[in-house]
Amino acid sequence: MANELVLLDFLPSPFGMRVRVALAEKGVKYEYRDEYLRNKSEFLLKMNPVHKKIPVLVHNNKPVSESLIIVEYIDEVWNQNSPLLPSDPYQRAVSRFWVDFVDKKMYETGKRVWTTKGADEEAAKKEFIEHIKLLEQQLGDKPYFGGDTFGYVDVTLIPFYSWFYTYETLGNFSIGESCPKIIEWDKRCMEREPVKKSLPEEKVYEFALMIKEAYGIE
Ligand code: GS8
Repeated sequence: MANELVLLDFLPSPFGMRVRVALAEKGVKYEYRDEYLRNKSEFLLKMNPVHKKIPVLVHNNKPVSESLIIVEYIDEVWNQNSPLLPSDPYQRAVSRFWVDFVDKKMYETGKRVWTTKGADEEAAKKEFIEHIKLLEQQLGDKPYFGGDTFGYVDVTLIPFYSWFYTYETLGNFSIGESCPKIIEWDKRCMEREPVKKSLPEEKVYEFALMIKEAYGIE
């Protein structure tokens, strides 16, 4: 079977980065298409008519949407190497719990850090650090959330690292001061070639500044 693979994505998106990291970890080649989200392509609208969002992985003309569903799909289809989800059902459930936590908390809280001011911004920074501390507890002394191997929680969380500079600079606070362990984990992940090549930090900061200007956020 031909394996025609197209990823509809947007460079600064932490959701898209999850898919890029998962594909890179598996060593799967694909065609990358950057979408202009203010003027989405007909192809994106056709492939994700419900949410009209990136990322969408189009595999042999069949779309898979929602980053976490895509990462699980990748792990099932390219199952010969670098397993991302644990084989044990209980460990798989635990991974999915933390992936769900990251998905529900990190993006929204992080966004509040750089798009709000005053009491809202302070509350967001406090919450953000609290979330990371919970994640640090879950990491414990393991090198990765997946244990000795880089896994599903790692794939889901690492894209936020490329947003840390933006959160810290625009929010004027230090994540590493309160959470040194997560920074050690981040650096460990970044030593992995598939991770490093999938996370564009400068593009994220440029994008955040552009959004702030476009929406008149101080
Ligand atoms: C979120 C994707 C998303 O928000 C997932 O894939 O995990 N739950 C989904 N994509 C954004 C870009 S990143 O901020 C998007 O495509 N937005 C376009 C729009 O809202 O019109």
